[in-house]
Amino acid sequence: MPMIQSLQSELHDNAETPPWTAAQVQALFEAPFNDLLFQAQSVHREHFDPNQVQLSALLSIKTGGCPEDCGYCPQSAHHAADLEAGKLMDTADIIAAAREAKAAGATRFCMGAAWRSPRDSDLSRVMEAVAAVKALGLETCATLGMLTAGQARRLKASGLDYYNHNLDTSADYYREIITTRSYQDRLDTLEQVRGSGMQLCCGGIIGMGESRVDRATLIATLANLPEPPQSVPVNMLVPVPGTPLQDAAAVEPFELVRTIAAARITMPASHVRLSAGRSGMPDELQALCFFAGANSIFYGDRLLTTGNASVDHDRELFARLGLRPERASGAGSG
Ligand code: SAM
Ligand code: DTB
Ligand code: SF4
Repeated sequence: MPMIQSLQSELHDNAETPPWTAAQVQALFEAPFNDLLFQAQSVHREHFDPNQVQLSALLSIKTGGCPEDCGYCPQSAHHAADLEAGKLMDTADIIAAAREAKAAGATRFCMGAAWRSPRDSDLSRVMEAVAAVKALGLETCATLGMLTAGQARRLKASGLDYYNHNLDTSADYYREIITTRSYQDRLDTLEQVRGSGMQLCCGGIIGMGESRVDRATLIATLANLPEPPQSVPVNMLVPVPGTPLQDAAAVEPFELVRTIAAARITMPASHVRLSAGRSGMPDELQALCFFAGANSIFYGDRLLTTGNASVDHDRELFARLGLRPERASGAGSG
């Protein structure tokens, strides 16, 4: 068999079947770019409409002053980013932002809080906001830090569809980035979320100085969870002045495309989100990411504390590429 064909069938042979070894995922990263993209696009078309992209809006409902020391994060109280810390937003203001996001075309609304873990009194207020956002007909998502089993159950009961909790990188590289919690802490919360019946949004960041092996290991870890996360955000580091990673070397753009493709092949039925970092990204690179299997974005002019690609720009990009926003799944109206 000619070499290219045999590589393709090799890729096909191990497609879509966990457990994935880190070496298998690394082999995907190392495949010729065209073979990898062809494989990713083929898998994508088996599971999704290739021209539909899901739109999630983000809102920071409690900003800054976080006790954790995540090296990438401007919201950590350990770092010197130029950021004003705030209190938990009023429910009415959260609802107003959710209405705006819905009017702009988002189908999911993700509320982020700079906590290590929520206090029960704060959780009650978040639950009130979740119920109100869901009543607008939006899918609901929150990212509030570590949860106990009871907290996850309460959130689920309030109408929370998704919980975002990222593994961020490989277990080995994690300790270079965060010292105030362990990888196992992260995995424990993922288990509480699964146990509650909520859907999981879990991914990572590239561009923190990690190696390709770390990236491949992260993807394998995500794909090998008892259930792959329903949403997999792939963030490109937004280097924020004042954080330890402010001067991290940028990752080669094709490496982002390869990471998306590896996520698509190993988690074929998950939404893979081209997440933070789009504001500085050329349209051609975003188009390649969509071809590689990304089918979700953060939509709205802001992420949590930094800017995002603008809504106007995204509308134009979708029109140029013939992409359509995915309609709400119904999870938000049930
Ligand atoms: N405190 C909660 C936690 O850590 O799970 C929720 C909020 S935290 C800001 C959510 C995620 O945002 C992090 O896990 C990380 O993946 C991402 N993030 C934070 N700062 C980032 C940055 N500068 N660039 C890219 N992603 C970032
Ligand atoms: C995720 O994976 N990325 C989002 C969301 N989940 C909460 C956060 C990106 C944050 C980028 C930096 C900032 O705006 O603070
Ligand atoms: Fe806190 Fe989350 Fe930022 Fe870490 S990523 S410092 S836990 S807000």
